[in-house]
Formats: sequence, structure tokens, C-alpha cells
Amino acid sequence: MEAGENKRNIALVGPNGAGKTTLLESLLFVSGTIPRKGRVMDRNTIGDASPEARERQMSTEVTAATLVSRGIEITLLDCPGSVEFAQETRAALMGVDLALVVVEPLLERMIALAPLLHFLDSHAIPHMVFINKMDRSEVRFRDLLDALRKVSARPIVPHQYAIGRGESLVGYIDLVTEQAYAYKKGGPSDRIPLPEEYREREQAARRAMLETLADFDDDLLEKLLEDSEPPTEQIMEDLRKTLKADQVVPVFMGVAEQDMGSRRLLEALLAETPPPSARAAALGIAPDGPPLVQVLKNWYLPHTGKLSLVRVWRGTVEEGMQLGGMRVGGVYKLLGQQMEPLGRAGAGSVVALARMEEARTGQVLTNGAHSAPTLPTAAPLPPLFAYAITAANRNDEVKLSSALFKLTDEDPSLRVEQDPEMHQTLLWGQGEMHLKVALDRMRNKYKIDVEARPPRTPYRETIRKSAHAHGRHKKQTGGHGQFGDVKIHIEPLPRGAGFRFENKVVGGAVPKQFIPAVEEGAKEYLQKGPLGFPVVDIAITLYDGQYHSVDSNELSFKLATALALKDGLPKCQPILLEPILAVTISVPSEYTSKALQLVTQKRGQILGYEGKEGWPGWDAIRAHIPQGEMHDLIVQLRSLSQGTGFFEWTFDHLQEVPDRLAQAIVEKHREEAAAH
Ligand SMILES: Nc1nc2c(ncn2[C@@H]2O[C@H](COP(=O)(O)OP(=O)(O)O)[C@@H](O)[C@H]2O)c(=O)[nH]1
Ligand SMILES: [Mg+2]
Repeated sequence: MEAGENKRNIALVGPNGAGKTTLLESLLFVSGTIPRKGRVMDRNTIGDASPEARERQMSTEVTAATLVSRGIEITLLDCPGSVEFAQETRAALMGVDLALVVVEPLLERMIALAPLLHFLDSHAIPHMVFINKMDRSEVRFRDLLDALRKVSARPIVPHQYAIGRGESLVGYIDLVTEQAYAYKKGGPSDRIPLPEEYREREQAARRAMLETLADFDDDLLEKLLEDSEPPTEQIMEDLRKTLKADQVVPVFMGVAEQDMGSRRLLEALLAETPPPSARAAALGIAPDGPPLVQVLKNWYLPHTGKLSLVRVWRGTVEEGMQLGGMRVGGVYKLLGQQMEPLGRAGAGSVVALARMEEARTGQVLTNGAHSAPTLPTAAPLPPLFAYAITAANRNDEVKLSSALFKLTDEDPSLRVEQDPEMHQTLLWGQGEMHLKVALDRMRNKYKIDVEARPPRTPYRETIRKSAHAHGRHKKQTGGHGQFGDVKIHIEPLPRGAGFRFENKVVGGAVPKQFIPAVEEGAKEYLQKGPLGFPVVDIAITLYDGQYHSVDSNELSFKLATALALKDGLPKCQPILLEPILAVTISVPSEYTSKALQLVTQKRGQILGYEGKEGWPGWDAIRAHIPQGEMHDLIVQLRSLSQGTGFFEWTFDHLQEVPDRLAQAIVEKHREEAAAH
């Protein structure tokens, strides 16, 4: 057996509330790993152990748990389902052999799988679907399959077919063996005769499955054309092969809460999950060479310190060895919060390493003089939502920056931006809940209270008209005096032109050596114009002035220029400019008209919309939206689109603020400045 061939690494992914954490508990229970089951409701599951998760009964970070069944060690990564924690999930997915997509039997929610399925396909990560909560299903099984087909780019291949649904759920038919089973509370299912009324549906579903597989197996195709029955082993082999290549998506079903379907699922995971060497080969990792690990997740634990979840792609990691210039402080197998020291772990494992202080999520580490090859990582999601944050207690400022470092190390989709211009520290993330969880974590884990408010917008101002202005600075003190005198012409420039300075002085009215001081003085003064914001798109021409042979110096000319601008700018009709962002909004097309309305409500300008490329059933809307209106765009977009909508943005241009708004903005800014 190749190294690691008795190991499998599987991520539980899928929408929030589908039952992943419950399924993890069930799989650990039916495999005998834990003696009794906890419930999410009772806040005692292996997953969701943090206070932030318990309080919300929602996973907020990855939980790892290893079980052993039939001599195979399966490490399960229970990933948060909320789109706001997608980065966490995506980073974990980079290290697994299979993703198990857990979904609820709800037709209208299937479209929400699009971003996840897209991600899985773009990285060719083999994945199965588990339709959970079949005890709640109100729709026909074939309609669920059709809804999955609409959203999946890969063919959907049901492995099971439901007998009954909702409260009258009986069990399932295995479409490979054509055997029927009835679920039994507290134990494995009972074999039952295949119900006659299901015969036709079963055969149609099986035929569809075989036809899909035949697209990848000519021999199977021939058998189907000849109407000869393919052997079970051939079907299983085809299922394994096409799953491994991310060519098809097998579907299983059950009721995780009652362990119905969990045993069958575990069997399938053992039999069908590609071995670790398959994923390594798909990524082009040669089996021989120095040890290679990739970081999937970092945690800071109160007593242990930093713990890094890693995939061992090659070789063996051992406590005490050097990896990426760091000493491996310990190698652990995880069961939620419990850590079992291993000392070493071989290729194909997903384990936790202690005290890898410099290890960043996604990073590939090796030892000695070798340089680590690059492996695919989860691209950072564009930030969507920000708060301006401050420590509630001023003495916590230093603690705050160290806590922010740890917080962003644990969750790279949290980003800190210092904005000196607006005197604010911005915490960026994927949504309101994402940031609230981060602030809770700050309080629970790092004991810092943080105040958060919407960010201030970096407005600018410019002028509409030109004017001449004169400034004289004169001061007579004991010894040397100060003297500078300038005459300038101020004029507006086109949008985006910035600042221009020109010297048109003739005959030395302002001596050469003082000209740079005039330009400097103008630049400094324009940091804060008559409305209180930096002035842009403006030209200053120095055309005359006076000097004094003894008293003139650079400072005097700077101050004279400032006086000239102070006098001149108000005469130029100052106007307020706001940053406008180019935004691309993605939504399932049934929400497009609502999203367009939202853009309009945000004073946005719709540039156009069309079908989103490669995303059947989705639209992409291009728009210009003022930055000042962006703060809660993601919150509103999600609320009108059942949590599915998202967007990307970049700064585009500055634009005049409508008069009625400008006044209010300027007044508010004045009040805030006065309060500082
Ligand atoms: N009726 C029913 N409820 C379930 C089932 N599995 C999980 N749940 C419930 O669904 C809720 C969400 O489950 P959870 O495991 O936290 O979902 P996750 O967000 O995907 O991890 C919890 O209240 C579970 O008790 C199931 O098979 N049937
Ligand atoms: Mg969960």
C-alpha cells in the first residue's frame, strides 16, 4: 500500500443549517468514535465548540475530527456554511480528498449552492451531495435531483432513491445493487423487498445513472446498447473513477439527526473517496522528495498557543523537525477540542501542528534548504463590509493590534486597513455577522472590548470657478522679520487631473529660491479646503508677488500662499466630491429586478446587466455606486436574494455630490471635527 492509502480527508460543506455539524456527530457516533451524540441545540457537539458558535448555534470556523472505520482513518473537516465564512471553508477545501456537500431537501435553496459548486469545479475537487433532513422533505425525490441538476455543471448521479418522504419516509433503494432498505431507529437499516410501486422510478433513475457513467466508459456504453446487465463491480469502478476526476456528482440521502443513512454514507465514503495520493497526483506533487505540508487553518488556543491544521502532501512530519524555518512543536490528531499527540504523521494525513508561529493559511512548507513549490490556494474573497473600530478602553490600544494580528491570522478574510486620512482603523470582512463574530471573538478570547461604527467616507472637494487671490504674510518682531507676498490664479481642472502648479513670475518679483515654498504651501493648505476635505482637480498659478531682501524666507512664502488660498478658494464655488465605485453584483436572475431597485435606492447608476458567464440562472449587474452608500449594500443584497447575492468592487472616479446631500455631509463633518 502506498503511504497514506489508509487515510481519507473529507470536508463537510454546504449551506448554513443543512446539518453538517449534526452529520459529523452522527458519523462519529455510528463509527464508534464517540459513545453518545451531542446535539447542536444542546450546545454539546464535537463541532461548534467556541462560545461564538454555541451562542448562535452556527458554525463559525472549521472543526476537525478523525474517526477510524474498517482500518481507514477518515479526518472530517466540518466547515461553516454561512457565505460570510466562505474563506475559511475554501481554505480547508484545499487540503481534502473529497467534499461532501450537505443540503436540505428544499427546491428553492438549491440555487444557493452555485458559488460553492463553482469553487469545487474550478479546483476539480471531487464532491458528493448528501441530501439531509429527508424526514422534512415535502417534495418528490426526482424533483430534488432535477433542482440539483440545474445548479451543477457536472452530471448528478443519484446513488440512492428515496422510498417515501417527510413523515412517511421509509428508507431507500440502492441504485447500484437495486436492493431496498428500511431505516431503523438506533441501528442499521433492514433489507426489505423493493416496493412494486417504486420499480419504474427506480429503473428510470438507474438507467439515467448508467447512461451518465457510460459517457466516460465505452465498454459500459456498449453493454447498455446491447441491453446486457453490467456487473456491479464495473458500475462501482466507474463511480469511483468519475468521482475522482470530478466528472460526476454522486448523491446520497438521509436524516443525520436520527443517524438514518449515516452508516450507508460512511460505507460510501470509505469505498468511494479517492485515496490521498490521487489528490496529490492531480496537483502535480511528485511522491518522492522532501516533506511538504500545506496550512489549511490556524487557531490560537488559550493554553496551547497557536495550532495549525495542515495537509501532509508528502513525506512525514515529526515533532521537533524544521518546517518552513520553524520548529514543529507537536503533531496532533484532533477530535474537536481534544488533541491526541501523535509525534509524527505521514503523507495523506490532515493533522494539527503546534507553535508554527509564522505559518499563514494556504502556505506550503517544506524543510531544509528546499524551497516550497506553489500549490493552489483559495483566492482571497474581495472584502464586502467594514467597520471602523476602536478599543473601548484607550489602554487596550496595544493589546488591540496584537489581537487583530491573531484574528486575521486565524481568518484571512478579515482584513485590517489603517486609514490615516480619515483617522480610522477599518476591519473588513464578508458581512455584518462575520464582523460581529470577530468582535465577539475579540471579547471572548482576547478580552478586549471594541467599539464599531460605519466607516467614514473619504470625500474630496474641488472648485467650479476660477479666481485671483492675494496673500501677504508680514511679521515684525525683535530681530529678523518675516515677509512674503504672492498673487495667484486659482482655476478648476478636469475630473481626475489632481493638482497642478505653475510659475509665471517675471522679473524676480518672487525670487526663484522661494518658488518651491509657494508650491509646498499650496499643497499643504489644500489638504483641507473650505468644506473641510482635501481639494483636488485644481491648478494654482503664481504670477506675481513681493519680497524683502532681509525678512523674506521660505516659511513666509508658505504662509502667504496659505493666506491667498484662504481668501481665494471660497470665491471659486467649492463643491463636494464623493468616491464612486464600479460594482459588479451577482444574483440568481429571479432577484435581478430587486437588485436593480436596490442599486437605484443607493443613488447608483446602472450600466447594464447580462447573464453571468458560466453561471446558469445568474445575472451580473454592472453599476456605479457612491462609496458613501456602500456600507450595508451586502446586508441588503443578501436579504433580498435569500443570502445568495454578492458583489465585487473597485474605486472608479470622483463625482460631484448632489447639493441637498452635500450640505448635510459638510455639517456632519464639521461637528465631528469639532468634537475631536
Ligand atoms: N429534522 C431534521 N433536522 C436536522 C437534521 N439534521 C440536522 N437537523 C437540525 O438542523 C439544524 C442545523 O443543523 P447543523 O448541524 O447545525 O447544520 P450546519 O449549519 O449544516 O452545521 C439543527 O437544529 C439540527 O438539529 C435532520 O436530519 N432532520
Ligand atoms: Mg455547522
